Amino acid sequence: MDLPAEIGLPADLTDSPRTHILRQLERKLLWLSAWMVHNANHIRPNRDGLKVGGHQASCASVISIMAALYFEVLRPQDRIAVKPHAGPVFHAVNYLFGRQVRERMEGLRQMGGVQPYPSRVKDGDEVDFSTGSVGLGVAMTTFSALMQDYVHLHGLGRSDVPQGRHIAIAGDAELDEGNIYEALLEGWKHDVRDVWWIIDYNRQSLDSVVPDRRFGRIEGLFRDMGWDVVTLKYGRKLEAAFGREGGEDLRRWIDDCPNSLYSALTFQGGAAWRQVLLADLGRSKARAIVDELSDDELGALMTNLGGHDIEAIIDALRAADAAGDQPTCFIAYTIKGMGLPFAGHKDNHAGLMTKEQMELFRAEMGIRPGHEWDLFEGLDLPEAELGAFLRSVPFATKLTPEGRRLKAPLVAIPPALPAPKTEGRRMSTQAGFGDILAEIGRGQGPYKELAEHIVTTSPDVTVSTNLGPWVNRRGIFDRHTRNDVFRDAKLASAQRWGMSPKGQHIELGIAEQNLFLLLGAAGLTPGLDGARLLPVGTVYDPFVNRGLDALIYACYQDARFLLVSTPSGLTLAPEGGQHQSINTPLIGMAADRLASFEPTHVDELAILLRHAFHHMQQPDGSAVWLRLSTRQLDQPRRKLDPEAVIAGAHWIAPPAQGGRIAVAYQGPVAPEAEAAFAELRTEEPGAGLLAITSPDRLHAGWTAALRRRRAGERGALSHVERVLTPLAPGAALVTVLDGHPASHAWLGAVRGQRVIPLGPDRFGQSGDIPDLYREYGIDTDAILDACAQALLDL
Ligand SMILES: Cc1ncc(C[n+]2csc(CCOP(=O)(O)OP(=O)(O)O)c2C)c(N)n1
Ligand SMILES: [Mg+2]
Repeated sequence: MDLPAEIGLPADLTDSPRTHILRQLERKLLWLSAWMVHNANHIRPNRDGLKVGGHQASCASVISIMAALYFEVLRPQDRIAVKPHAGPVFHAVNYLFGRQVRERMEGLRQMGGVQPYPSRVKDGDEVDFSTGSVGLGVAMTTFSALMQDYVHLHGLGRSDVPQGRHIAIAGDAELDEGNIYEALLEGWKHDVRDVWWIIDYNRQSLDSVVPDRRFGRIEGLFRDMGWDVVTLKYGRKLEAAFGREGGEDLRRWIDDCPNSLYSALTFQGGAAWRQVLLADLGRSKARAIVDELSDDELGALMTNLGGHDIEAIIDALRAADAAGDQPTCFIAYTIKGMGLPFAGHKDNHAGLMTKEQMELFRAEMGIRPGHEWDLFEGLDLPEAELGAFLRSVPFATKLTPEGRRLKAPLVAIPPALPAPKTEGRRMSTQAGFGDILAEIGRGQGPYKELAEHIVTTSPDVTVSTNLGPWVNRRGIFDRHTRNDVFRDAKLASAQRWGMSPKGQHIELGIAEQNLFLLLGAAGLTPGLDGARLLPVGTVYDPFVNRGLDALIYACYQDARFLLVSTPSGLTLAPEGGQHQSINTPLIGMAADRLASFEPTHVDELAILLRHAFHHMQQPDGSAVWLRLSTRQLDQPRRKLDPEAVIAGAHWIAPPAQGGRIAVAYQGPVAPEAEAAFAELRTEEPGAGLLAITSPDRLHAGWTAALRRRRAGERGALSHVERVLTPLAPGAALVTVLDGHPASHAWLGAVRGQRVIPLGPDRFGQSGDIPDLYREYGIDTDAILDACAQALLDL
């Protein structure tokens, strides 16, 4: 149970006064993190009988790494993604800095208390990146470092805030996540600088001890990607022992020791170490090293790993710091649960100390009952000295007077975007998007400021999503200027892809997780860099699914960006089932902090695009998603009510008062709906035709109005309620979209009307639009059949 560092230290390795203070603070972090979890599970009343949980062992392994960073090496401008399961340590660090309050620590995993995993939105301004879904927070630092460079190279950053380092404190199991390697490769392509990943190499994941030799491979991968790798394997005590006669035998023995045996012996303690060591090294000179130590001392020596030796960690970090901005991976050997009774046990991930174990631990830590939350309780230095130390460390300085979370001025968005000429043209929403953005890209007149703040990105589908013309105008971003070889050689190409630090498009490889991590990082630049970017990312609609976890992760952090997904649905007819999206409208409805739309015509698109640039800047705004299509449609000449388009629906042909039926369409199936409607009207003159631009906004508005009415606001009415009002209470709505029909099925609940929802709910296949629309029941005949059914059922 002892903390290893102070036991059996050779005379020449005694601590400097500064190291002594750091060790006291490590002790405090160990205590507070363990106690927060214990308090949440064993002290606080539990109303529902659910296990509250927490990760005392995951916290314990990273104590020295976090102490070295926060109390020595970090500067205020550095940005840190903390391993999710070290959340309590992070909060304890802030508590020591006076940036966290006891009540919220007591409320760990409770409503209003600190979250289990650091959360930007819920845990306040000290959190730079939310973590929780393992792997993503780590990779995010690569992209936030890239965006920091982008902001500074474009002169958009704050001159009073120096550039910082982007640091991930990672669990070793996070290195199993594929998104890590995708990010590494992308980071290498962009020559990303100022990134450190510090891996808490406790060789345990959730279920078990991880296989041996894994890190030999991983180290090589980092080096191949141009990273420096620093391995912190042994602490100073073990290194001193290795220097003695027979010491090399001891080193070899540990080097060869399988992870699982090492973990088991750590858990068992000194006597078990002795037994195994004597069996294996009884004839070696190393025996003398073992013999002269008590069991406790031997246990402490054998677990004196680099990641628990704060001086070794600090030395390594400082050396990397001095070496410059080279991306660096630190592999810090640690023990999961170090200093706690289940240290090394393979089942300790979610293990909690029992009340009895906690009492022993409390005594060992010198904490009196009732003083568990006292800042300096149980430490052997005067409070004044510890307090002065904490105030003196670099990270204690406020980054700016307003704190760590920066503010950025808003970018003015002109009242209307430059709408392309649509008269007499058949056009798709995707083409309209390309045209509008290209026009903004001229950077003329009212669009100059807007153009300067837009940054676009795409995972290898820049041209096929119509970003090409914008890119031709604004260039590709690269930290280094690189010519367009084809252009220089005067070879004909529609794309002019010169790269420079002034470029405004970040070209990514195909990996969609990287797209969403980059959009997340770009969408956080106001808070992280004090710069207002308007990030726009394009991707094929089906492959939103491919990066979905990272998309949700970006939204969870309240990153602000515009996602344009195109082409979409079966309308991508010849491409087949793999490329035809069905579920994306439902994702758009269910994703929080993401307002989703599907415009049909370019005039709607222009309204929504403008809305997106505005909405993503508002304090109560969100990220925005536009689902577009490549199907060319005749463009109507009409005057639209922008409010209605933004709220989610507008009548193309309003129904008669008390009308018995309406057809509602979303997206490129409009011609089929219009044709069906024209025929329907010959029999039902009171019928209506509704254009739905956003089931997501309609649904959100409706449930919000219901809530407000429940809260007593009787007049609260949502857009969809108003829109559906003219129809009779039992009227039928035949709805159609090129997406899952459940997107509209709920509309019947709004005013007690009946919905016959049409839309594909099976995998698609190759075909042309007439064949596929017929096969999946969204062509004119299918709509008319549904209308007949609705009217017969009346
Ligand atoms: C994407 C994802 N998959 C699964 C989990 C569940 N989970 C939580 S922690 C963990 C293993 C963590 O091991 P490691 O990263 O080594 O952390 P440590 O040993 O420091 O606790 C897993 C699988 C998760 N949080 N995120
Ligand atoms: Mg681990």
